[in-house]
Amino acid sequence: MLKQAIYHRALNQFAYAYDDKNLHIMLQTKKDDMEQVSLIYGDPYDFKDEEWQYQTLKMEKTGSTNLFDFWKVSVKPTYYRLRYAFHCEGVDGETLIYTERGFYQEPPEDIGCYFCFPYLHKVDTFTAPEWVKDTVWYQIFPERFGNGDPTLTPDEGLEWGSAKPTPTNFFGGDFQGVIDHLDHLEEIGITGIYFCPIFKAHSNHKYDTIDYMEIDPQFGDKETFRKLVKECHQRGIRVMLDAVFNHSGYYFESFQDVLKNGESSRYKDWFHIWDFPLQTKPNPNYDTFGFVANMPKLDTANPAVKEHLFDVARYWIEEFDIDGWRLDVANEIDSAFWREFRQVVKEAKSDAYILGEIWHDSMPWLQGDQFDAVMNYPFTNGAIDFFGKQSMKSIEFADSITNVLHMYPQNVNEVSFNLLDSHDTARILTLAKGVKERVRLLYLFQLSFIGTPCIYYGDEIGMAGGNDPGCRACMEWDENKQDRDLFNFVKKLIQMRKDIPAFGNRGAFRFLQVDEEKDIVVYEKKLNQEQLVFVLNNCDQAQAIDVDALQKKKSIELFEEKSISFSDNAVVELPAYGFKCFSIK
Ligand code: ARE
Repeated sequence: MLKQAIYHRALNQFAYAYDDKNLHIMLQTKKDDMEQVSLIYGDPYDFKDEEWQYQTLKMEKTGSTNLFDFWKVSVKPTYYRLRYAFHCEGVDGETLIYTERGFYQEPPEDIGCYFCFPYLHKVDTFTAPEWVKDTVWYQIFPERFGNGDPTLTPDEGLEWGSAKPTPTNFFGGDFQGVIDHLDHLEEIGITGIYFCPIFKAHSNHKYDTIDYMEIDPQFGDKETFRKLVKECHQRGIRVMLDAVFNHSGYYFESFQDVLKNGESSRYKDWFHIWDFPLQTKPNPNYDTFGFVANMPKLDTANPAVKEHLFDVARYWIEEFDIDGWRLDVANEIDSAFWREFRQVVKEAKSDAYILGEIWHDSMPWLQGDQFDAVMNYPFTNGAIDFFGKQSMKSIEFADSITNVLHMYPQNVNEVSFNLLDSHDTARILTLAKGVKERVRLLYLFQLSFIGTPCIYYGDEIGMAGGNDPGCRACMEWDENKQDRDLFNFVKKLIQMRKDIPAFGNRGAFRFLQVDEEKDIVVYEKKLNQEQLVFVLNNCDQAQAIDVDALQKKKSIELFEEKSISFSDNAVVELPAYGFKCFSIK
């Protein structure tokens, strides 16, 4: 047994309250090192004749990477308190008890040796809005989705789709354009829209805010926006807006005031200014987003700045009934700000969704006091590198996805924002080098995974585009130029996600077989008695694989809707980039 690899801390994804009654406990061990791991647990005050009363429960191996196995178990402590340790049975026959104070041969008598979950407090438990678990998002870059009111188009605006997107050109996308095309979203099964910024700003992307309380005039007015939200709600579609609070734009009134009045400006402490006079060229002498001079960083610890931004957060919820905020550059803003922000938002609407834009491991922000979710780029990276770019082998892919699943608590994973691409990356079709079949595999994987998936506008009809600004082209509305087969395929997947409980968010995900030679992956989604087995061939050749989990099983293949009974040899044949999903009876 490799003791050095046995790891647990009574924190984060290793020990957490899943809901107001159940605790989840996880242990990490060296891959294939343990025969079985069990949890030894009890109430810290439960003694009989001075002997601590404990129980033992087998843990389940929920996933393996190249290096580690993960063992999990759910317990429901009667009095909400827990002391626990791990009973480890090595494949080499060695047995050890792993506690907070190290290893023992027998469960120690001293209760102080055990790991401690002091008390399960409902108020401290991570809870995200229930509706998010069933939401399928659609991301809209407002300048490029639809031009429904040409009178609003900026003077320099170009004819829809007549040119490639550049960092500075305009095409006149607006709210009316979104309203006009809501049928498209409803038809495919979308239940949430994430809008990139819509507030008054200078650029075409609107991340350089001029006024957080105003709609950008090129998109419409407040009445049109109100109508848009209402129409979305009538169709069962929620609306999330982009909150760009890390920095303002150059033309933000407060920043202009500092430019004009220097040190005597009442807004001088709204930003991180190094010295006066303020200069923007050749280099800014104040903190910025990246090195972008026209995006001065706001001092979110300043009470006046906080008050203004909290007013903004409240205003768009209370006055316009929006359902969520996506937080731009969320990890470069202080956590004290986000904790208060959460209170403000949840007071305004208790089931509003708070989504942080963080590309990295985000555990500190996902403990119940800040965000409900983050944009799950670690998921994106695994999926894109394997199915999209094919720069990763199946074993590495399974590794990365298993890590993604075990890096956060389950209740966090259930509302994680799983995107394949965005306005900040190249589009999936381009990443997949134009191979549509790989885009299908990406969608199949994304839409059968745990979490809340997001589709970037236009991907579903086969639009291509490179990195920003290439990925921001005008939506293609000519049906003859849309890939309707892809559209129908995505629509079918979304429907399956809705109709088949194990297919969607509530099914537990596990890799069953990963064939490195063939680049075939087999995974399972399981919910109670319902078991689905997915087999995906990520290779440009037809291939076959013997799937252990299907041996002697009766099943229905869900895409062909065919009953199939397997014998001892459960050989599944797949065309190039083919896939199957078996529902086991
Ligand atoms: C423009 C040009 C770019 C140029 C840039 C710098 O288009 O080609 O490189 O200027 O001069 C917005 C606009 C962008 C614009 C940018 C600056 O949408 O078009 O770029 O403003 O004017 C990191 C951050 C993450 C951030 C990304 C872009 O952590 O928060 O970089 N994303 C948000 C939005 C953007 C937005 C801004 C921030 C600014 O989603 O759309 O840009 O408001 C690794 C790193 C990550 C990094 C990621 C991507 O994974 O670890 O930290 O994200 O790569 O670069």
